Amino acid sequence: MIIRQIRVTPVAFRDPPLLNAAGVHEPWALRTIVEVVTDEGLTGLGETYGDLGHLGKVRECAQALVGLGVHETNTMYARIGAIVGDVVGDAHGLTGAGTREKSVDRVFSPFEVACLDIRGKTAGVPVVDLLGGRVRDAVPYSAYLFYKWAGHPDQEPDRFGAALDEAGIVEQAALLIKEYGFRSIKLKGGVFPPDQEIAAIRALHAAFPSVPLRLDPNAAWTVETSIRVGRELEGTLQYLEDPTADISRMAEVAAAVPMPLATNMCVVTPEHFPPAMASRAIGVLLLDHHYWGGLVRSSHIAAMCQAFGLSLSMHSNSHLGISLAAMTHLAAATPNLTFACDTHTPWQDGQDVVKPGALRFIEGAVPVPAGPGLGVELDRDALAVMNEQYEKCGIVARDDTTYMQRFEPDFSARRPRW
Ligand code: GKR
Ligand code: MG
Repeated sequence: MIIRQIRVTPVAFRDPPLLNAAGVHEPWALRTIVEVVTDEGLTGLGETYGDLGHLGKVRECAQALVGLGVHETNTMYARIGAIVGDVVGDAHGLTGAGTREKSVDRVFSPFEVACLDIRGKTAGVPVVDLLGGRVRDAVPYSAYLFYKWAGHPDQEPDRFGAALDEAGIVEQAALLIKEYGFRSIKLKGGVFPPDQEIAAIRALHAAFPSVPLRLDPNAAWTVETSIRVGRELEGTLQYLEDPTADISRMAEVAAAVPMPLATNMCVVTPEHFPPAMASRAIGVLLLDHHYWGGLVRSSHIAAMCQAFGLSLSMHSNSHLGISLAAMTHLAAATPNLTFACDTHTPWQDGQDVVKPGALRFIEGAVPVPAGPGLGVELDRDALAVMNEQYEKCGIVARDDTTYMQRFEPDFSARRPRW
């Protein structure tokens, strides 16, 4: 099982105008699809970010992995580590600080996932079995609500409509729950003044009293604001995600609010664990195999969380079905991942590079795909269309802030904002 070829294809798919602390999603979201092909003719799939700097590193590293066996992930990691010299952060700044190790982990991840896909196909077992076997047959996801405009300013309104106040947010939750059956809700905050977002959480709590709720303002608040909001929302939130920036500030907030704090911003690479644990800054870590170095390394992080008494959820960015499959295999094999995971899947609204059928939502949960490996098959026609969209869309790196400033020239992504 020697790697003979690696194909790296950037793609773009339509994305609605979802608002966040950095600005607003552009009309196209970018991803990179990785296909690893072996001497025996097997192909494994991986999916990662599409920003140009990252894409360049993925392409460069792909060349360096040809000739290795699909089991040699330690050597792959070392080779990638030797190539990724600089810190390549996310382009919108909502997955925390970049470090060199995190950059290596980000580039390594799609290759590792693709190799696990091949190893599963060869052994005739799903990837979940290579990660220790399933502890759940289906992985619960949460309804990921966003404040949003009715449509991109130069386009027709999309089918989700506007959500710019609590009524719009409750309506959006009802739609996603009706279509997907979600049993947990996360609201992306950091968009409006905190009192408005408190009102939205209270409206959600009133409309869906038994559904666990989370709020994530992506570090848009000061310590004082975070403590005030946390206290006002006592009894309504399952956890409060990244109210403020940095481990030390999160620790101040954690000591003063009634609910656990969660993060995908202040603990995003192994070196963040010691200070975060020492200061009790977080109670929940959002795993994300895209920047925690693939599925096996993410399992190790999960074990570390178990040792330190941290709970687990899962983070997401705009993604396609290869990522959803990988997230589902990982979550199904992780005993202590007990919170419903995040996914942006509803916002991709049926667009995908994988053939339909293998991934579906039943009562808000995705059953582990049945086939060997990741259990999903690449749709080559869809890949070609999305690659053409990438070539034509004119976007090469996600930039929610500059896009927002086209319509609101005074917008600032400064954090803390409130
Ligand atoms: O898609 O706008 C978005 C989210 O805000 C995303 O970029 C964040 O990284 O979902 C993420 C989060 O939980 O912080
Ligand atoms: Mg978050």
